[in-house]
Amino acid sequence: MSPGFQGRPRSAEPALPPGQYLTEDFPVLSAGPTPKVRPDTWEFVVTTEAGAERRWSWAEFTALPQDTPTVDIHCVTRWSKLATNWQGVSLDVLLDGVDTAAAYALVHSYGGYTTNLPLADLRGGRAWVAHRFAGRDLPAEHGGPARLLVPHLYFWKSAKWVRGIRLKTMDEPGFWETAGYHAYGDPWREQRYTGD
Ligand SMILES: Nc1nc2c(c(=O)[nH]1)N[C@H]1C(S)=C(S)[C@@H](COP(=O)(O)O)O[C@H]1N2
Ligand SMILES: [Mo]
Repeated sequence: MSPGFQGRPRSAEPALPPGQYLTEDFPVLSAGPTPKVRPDTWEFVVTTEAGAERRWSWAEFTALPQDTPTVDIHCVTRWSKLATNWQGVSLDVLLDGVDTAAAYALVHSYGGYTTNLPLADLRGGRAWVAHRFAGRDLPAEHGGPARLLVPHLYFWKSAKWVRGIRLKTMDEPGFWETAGYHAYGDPWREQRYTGD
């Protein structure tokens, strides 16, 4: 037998980051209770490092150009789910024309959750504020009416019940990052905890 010629061929293995397993269901992971967020009082706010604000009501937000990304998602608790279908507004649209020199973003949720990431990771067609999942309005337990979706980072970065993004000159850790999770969280480099 030639070296490396055991087991299943590489091409038949699912495209999973190291240490992840595949799940078909959609686990719910929330650090606290599900906040009741009504679309008629919902708003989404981008605040620059200079304090300038840009706001969207639910009607304004849902009238923006929509994307329908199909993406793989990876939770730090080791489940991954492949080819999930979403609908939402690209952060490229929401950040278009925002006057900023900030390098970081701190994402805020209804209920108080926060998470940080480089502003560059919200750009380039890689992040959305999503309000539909699998052809339906996003269920409250999964972050409805709207959540951040940043599938190239561990799923804790995809803040549920998102209410706004504050642009920052300096990186500020969010909820899980303060508790020891990695500041960046690339699943392909297995950046689970600080120091990984
Ligand atoms: N507001 C808020 N967003 C959150 C969380 C949370 O507790 N609160 N948990 C994060 C974590 S750790 C994960 S894995 C995903 C889980 O999303 P799901 O419950 O839709 O699977 O949401 C992320 N976003
Ligand atoms: Mo998670």
